[in-house]
Amino acid sequence: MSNAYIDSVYKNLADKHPGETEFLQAAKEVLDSLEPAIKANKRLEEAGLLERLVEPERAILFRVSWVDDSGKVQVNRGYRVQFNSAIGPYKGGLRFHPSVNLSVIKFLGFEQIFKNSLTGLPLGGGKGGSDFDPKAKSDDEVMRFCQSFMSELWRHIGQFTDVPAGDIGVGGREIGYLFGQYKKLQGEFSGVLTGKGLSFGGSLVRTEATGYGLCYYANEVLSQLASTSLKGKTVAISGSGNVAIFAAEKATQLGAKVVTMSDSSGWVYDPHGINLDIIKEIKLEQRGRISEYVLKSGSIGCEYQASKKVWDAGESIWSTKVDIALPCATQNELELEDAKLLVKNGCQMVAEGANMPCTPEAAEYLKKHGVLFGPAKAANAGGVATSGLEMSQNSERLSWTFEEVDEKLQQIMKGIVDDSLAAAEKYGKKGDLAAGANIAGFERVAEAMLAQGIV
Ligand code: NDP
Ligand code: 2IT
Repeated sequence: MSNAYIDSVYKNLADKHPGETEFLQAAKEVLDSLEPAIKANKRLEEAGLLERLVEPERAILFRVSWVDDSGKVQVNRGYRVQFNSAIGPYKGGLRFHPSVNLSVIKFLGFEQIFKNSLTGLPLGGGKGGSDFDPKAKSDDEVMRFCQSFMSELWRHIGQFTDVPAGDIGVGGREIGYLFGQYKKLQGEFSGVLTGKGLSFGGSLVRTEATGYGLCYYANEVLSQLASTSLKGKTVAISGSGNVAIFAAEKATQLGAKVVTMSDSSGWVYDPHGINLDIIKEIKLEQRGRISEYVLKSGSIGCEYQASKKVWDAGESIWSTKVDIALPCATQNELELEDAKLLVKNGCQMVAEGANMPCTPEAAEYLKKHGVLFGPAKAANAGGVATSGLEMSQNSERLSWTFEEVDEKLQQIMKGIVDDSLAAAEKYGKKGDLAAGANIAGFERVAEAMLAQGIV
């Protein structure tokens, strides 16, 4: 189905930003799925709602200079895209990875608008980061980089305006350095960042939240749409960072067997189920490579496959026979050829832990072949939702117990499944979790934008 208004908004966007491929991919996916909601409410077009939605309220690009351990001056580029504040202060992570550019940050910031809306919490959408590569850098280098990055960013953020957090390459260590520099420059101790250490305002469960939330979401979808659960299922997970590790932990706790994990150099297959203590030791404590797993685990039948990309077709991590696939590494890591392999091997569900890990062709193929498809903005919303809970705790100067936060996270993930399915059904797309998530997320933001006038 096509719609003249949506088509013209997308065409204008594509003409204006021909090189922003990731952003255009994310925008097209959302815009196309909004067709029934746009048709049902003429006010949206009259108010130029979509033209305003695809334009960030503000995009900041800045130089980050720092000195490496050898005394050499290094220069990186910093970004913060403050996309939409209709329902709350801008909220979204910071990504430090050499592939970061304006298109990547805009795609992530755009997705964040709908994801944050779906959580039901008062969080606007934003994202930031840098092309800085934390790999193989010393702690001192990472600290100096973070301090320089925050020396510019601090004037643009605040607990009531914009609250960054982690993403690829930004974990507890980086958030600590960023927080220390913000506090020094602003002269204020506030909940300006989330994912903080527990000793200075962090929330229990935030570290685990994205991966745990992904499994809560997957279990709820399996229960509502297929009368089954993660128990007894074989699961492939890509990535071995924050999201992947805690997705593997919760999936295992819920009775599944996780047989694959990866990093940007290759992937491991362990037929007995991945030993997470070893993965945590390699990836979290030693910042090492996943290839070390085979030797360390001593598991019979365990293999390591090097790949230039995690998604090398034919020989990819997705060629393993599994019931459930949880891509938790990066965008466009699961391509059409991978989707075909998953379908051929009888995969029942793909839930996206990473942001936009499935290409549009892969997602389409999976849905067409009856695979339950949980889109990122719903499936991985547990991370930002728990960031929202961290902000609440900071505001009331209290810390909730692990059980309290975990319980709220479970409720939020169930609410996201319920709201997505309800919106899909209301607009004639019964069972379409992707369209439902987009529409449910959009409706709340659109209502707030309409109420606030043309600003
Ligand atoms: P981490 O930096 O902790 O881990 C990233 C993992 O993905 C690593 O194993 C990394 O391998 C791998 N990876 C990263 N980039 C590539 C690439 N270009 N090719 C192949 N492998 C790659 O990040 P997170 O776990 O936090 O984030 C993973 C995904 O989840 C991202 O898409 C992120 O946007 C999304 N996400 C994160 C949330 C959070 O709270 N952290 C919340 C919601 C979504 P290597 O170690 O070799 O680099
Ligand atoms: O993509 C994401 O939702 C995140 N990286 C988490 C954002 C946050 O503010 O916790």
